[in-house]
Amino acid sequence: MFVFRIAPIFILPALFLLAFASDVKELEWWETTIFYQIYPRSFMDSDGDGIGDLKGITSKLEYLKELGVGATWLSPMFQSPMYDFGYDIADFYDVHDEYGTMEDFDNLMAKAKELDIKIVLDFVPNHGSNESVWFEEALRGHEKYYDYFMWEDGIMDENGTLRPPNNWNSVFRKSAWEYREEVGKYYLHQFVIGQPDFNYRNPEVVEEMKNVLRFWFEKGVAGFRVDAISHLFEVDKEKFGGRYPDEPLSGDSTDDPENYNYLDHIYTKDLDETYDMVYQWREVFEEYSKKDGLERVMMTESYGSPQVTMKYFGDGERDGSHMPFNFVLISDVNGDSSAAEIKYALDKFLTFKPIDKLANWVAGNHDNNRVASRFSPMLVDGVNMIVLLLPGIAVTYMGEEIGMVDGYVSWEDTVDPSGCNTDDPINYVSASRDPERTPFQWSSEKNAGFSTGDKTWLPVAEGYETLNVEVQRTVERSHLNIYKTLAKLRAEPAFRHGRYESVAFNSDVFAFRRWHDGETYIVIINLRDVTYDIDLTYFDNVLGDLEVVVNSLDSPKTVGDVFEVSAVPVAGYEGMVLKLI
Ligand SMILES: *[C@@H]1O[C@H](CO)[C@@H](O)[C@H](O)[C@H]1NC(C)=O
Ligand SMILES: *[C@@H]1O[C@H](CO)[C@@H](O)[C@H](O)[C@H]1NC(C)=O
Ligand SMILES: [Ca+2]
Ligand SMILES: [Ca+2]
Repeated sequence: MFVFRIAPIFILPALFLLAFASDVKELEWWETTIFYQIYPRSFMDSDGDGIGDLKGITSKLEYLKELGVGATWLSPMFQSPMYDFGYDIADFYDVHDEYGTMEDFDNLMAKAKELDIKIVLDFVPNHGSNESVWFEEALRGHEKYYDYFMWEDGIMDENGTLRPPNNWNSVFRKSAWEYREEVGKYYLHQFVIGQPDFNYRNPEVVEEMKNVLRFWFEKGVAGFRVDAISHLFEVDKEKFGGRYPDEPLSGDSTDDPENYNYLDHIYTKDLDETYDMVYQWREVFEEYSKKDGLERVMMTESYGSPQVTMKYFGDGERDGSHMPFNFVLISDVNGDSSAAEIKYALDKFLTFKPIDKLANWVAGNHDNNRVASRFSPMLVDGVNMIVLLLPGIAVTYMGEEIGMVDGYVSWEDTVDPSGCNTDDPINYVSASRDPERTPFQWSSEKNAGFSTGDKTWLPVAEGYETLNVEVQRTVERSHLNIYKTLAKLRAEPAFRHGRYESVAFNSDVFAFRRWHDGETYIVIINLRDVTYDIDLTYFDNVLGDLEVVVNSLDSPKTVGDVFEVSAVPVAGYEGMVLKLI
């Protein structure tokens, strides 16, 4: 009796007050976590063949826990002949031999569950493999599978030579069409020859690819990162008299007719039908989220204008991607950028995104040079401060937490088709993605502790003897330990729920403020080797003293140092998180 009478009076107002005082929305797991991208081939080799594998990943999952990471996105680990290192999938329902077995995958899932780390897989919907059963059946004239791909007749030129159907180029250079004698036609491959594009105007393809999602959802994966989404649909050729039309010349950046950028991709990229397909996939995600209560998350890869990127979120009526990747830190800025350019780039996504959606921050991946190489080894911590402390979701490519640098890969050792297709032993480096894919640096041991084998699939980057996890764990101050501190700090209400304001104090110093419920933090990053005294009273309500909470590796300050807001000394390349006290 007593309990029943007292409860409504005391507990309800207390709950009401609590809800009011914190004034924050309940956030889903994916809205607060850090996603850590693992490139399976380069993370950890368990059997000494020089190639990373699933058992290797399982053996290192605790490292992710140590970092403070709650989810990992694995680049493709499906059955593949590896012409594009796993992005050419021969069997979407199986694990690649070099990476292990389905049992290894199930063990990985079990270990991840035990550690409460969510597993996100790579979904590569645009194309399959020329060595898949589907493609082989197509070549044999099996109608069902023939219609899975995009076929077109060639053109006979005046000298009787058969030429590709039109001028479309592959993203990796040269014609996007490849002839197959078996059927007397060309097939489309927007990427390498080994990656025949699927025909998304065929409802059976649409259903098949939804089944791929369902298959892995049944195994408990928490979502998918969707690869190369902008290339999904090509124009409907029935609207052009039954033949795919030439694309117009772009008129910019290159005079090489075989270069992808030579053409304006109005018929092969960012077509309206693509967004519709993303919204359809989201329905499959929702089916599973409802089934067991684990919200499944979709991350979409599209390099483009913010206007285009935002379309992946949804159209107002239908939902799409949870996280259209925000690539500004990769495509818009680098070590030469001014503080104003950094601010301008960071503001972009925040300005264009729908008000009820979250931003996301990513500074590196398996397709782009490493942060230490693209910005500066001195800015590794500063960039991690941006990625982890701006409002929204953080994504870290493996190795960025210890400041790995691009490895040197000679022309002879180059395996990436994007590098090889340049046919240029001098200038291949800028096109090759091998440098950012060199083996993960665990320790000072042989092959950086990545493999016990005599040869690794890509050479280990120079300098691993001192730049590795083991060394950075044992010393007090290291990129690794700074990263861990930032990952913890990220959970503070000011970073999780707080507001954001940024400023370029001059051409070199970028700073931002995060604040919530009486707590205020200021993050300052000096992009150059010049010293400054910065007056932070520029920020509203920032008065009194600031305490150093985290500072970059070479910063001359000590955690706990206190400075007056009106004159904070900033050393060259210094990055620091300060708390108002
Ligand atoms: C056809 O051959 C002639 C003579 O060899 C050559 O000049 C011309 O460019 C060729 N045409 C094409 C379309 O390759
Ligand atoms: C598949 O394509 C690759 C080029 O990406 C080529 O080297 C290989 O021979 C092709 N395989 C078959 C069976 O056609
Ligand atoms: Ca291996
Ligand atoms: Ca396509």
